[in-house]
Amino acid sequence: MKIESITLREIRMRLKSPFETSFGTVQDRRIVLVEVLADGVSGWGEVTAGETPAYNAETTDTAWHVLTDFLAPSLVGKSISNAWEFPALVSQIRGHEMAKSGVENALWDAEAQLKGVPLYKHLGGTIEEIACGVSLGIRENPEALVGRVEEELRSGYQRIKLKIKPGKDYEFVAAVRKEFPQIRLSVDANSAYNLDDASHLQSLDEFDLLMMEQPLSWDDIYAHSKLQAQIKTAICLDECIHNTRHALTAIELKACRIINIKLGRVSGHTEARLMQEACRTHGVPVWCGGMLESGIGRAHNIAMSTLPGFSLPGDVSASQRYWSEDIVEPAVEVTARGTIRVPKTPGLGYAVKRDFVEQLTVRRNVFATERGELSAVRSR
Ligand code: OSB
Ligand code: MG
Repeated sequence: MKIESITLREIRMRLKSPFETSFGTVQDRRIVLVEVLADGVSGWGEVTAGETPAYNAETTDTAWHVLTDFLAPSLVGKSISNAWEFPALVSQIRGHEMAKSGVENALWDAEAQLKGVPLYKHLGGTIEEIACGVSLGIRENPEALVGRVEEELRSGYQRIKLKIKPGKDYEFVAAVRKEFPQIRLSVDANSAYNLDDASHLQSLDEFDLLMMEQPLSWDDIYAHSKLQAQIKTAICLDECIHNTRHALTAIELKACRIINIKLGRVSGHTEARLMQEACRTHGVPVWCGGMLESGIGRAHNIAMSTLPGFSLPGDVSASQRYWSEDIVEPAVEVTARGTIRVPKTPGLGYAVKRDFVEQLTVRRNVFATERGELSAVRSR
């Protein structure tokens, strides 16, 4: 595949309602989309960085910087025999996994289209209908949260994840568990606690949670191993795990019993495939995390979720939970039994609504080779 051009766009999209986590609240998303033209086809990727460096170190703007000043100029004009060779091409750039993932995943989409196969097949996926859960933001009070849970269960979702933080944890989980004694329920703290909170976190053991996601520091696998030894609930790591080495370290230290894989956090499909394979070998279930993606990131998440290691429902849910209008068609839909049927058409399986993307675009950079010279066209 020859990388003929790379187009970066920043789009603005407003979530239907604000989403609150332990690190802050977001409603207005600033999303970077990457379009790679390779051998005549357009592949699309989404950068899943947040607006602020609160979940991890990357932001919309750091990704824009790294893509504009380093990744895109070094890649345009290059040829690559397989998408899985992409990480080697960018290995000189440390970190910035979400920025890299935007380009890598676009190449996977392009490659699948060139081969005429759906992306999930091209990745080696085997699951044709993926199980879906939802992630519910922090609410004002337990009653409001119970109401939300009820709605999501009515839509068919197979697992409910509650965001928690100190002061908005025990009572909220207790209220939901009391109302719904049988459901698959988990919590996600996004690093809001520390080891001194171990006995408090232990109190959540009584709710028979499927898992407790990333209770401690975003970069501390070791501390999680100390906590896992003190609680019955399975810890699931999210923020801590950026690559397969991290996953293997966490497994060896018994820092978690489940791992959440997010494409952006692990730098793209190549590393995600390796990680789920390594976890499967060690008997550690994985599931697909979400980053409030537009339809493009969502389509990539769906394709990844078909790999055999993904044995738990992911945070991959319907477009309409987030957006009044998504940028892909058809929009991502969830069946009454809480599943998404994986599309069978070549590439992502969802068409990008170009006109709508143009309307939402607030800045753009186009990198293309012209007579052997790299040109960058910037607008707005
Ligand atoms: O920790 O999984 C997380 C959203 C933004 C940042 C971090 C997380 C989340 C979610 C939302 O939980 C999942 C989604 O619905 O996309
Ligand atoms: Mg999480």
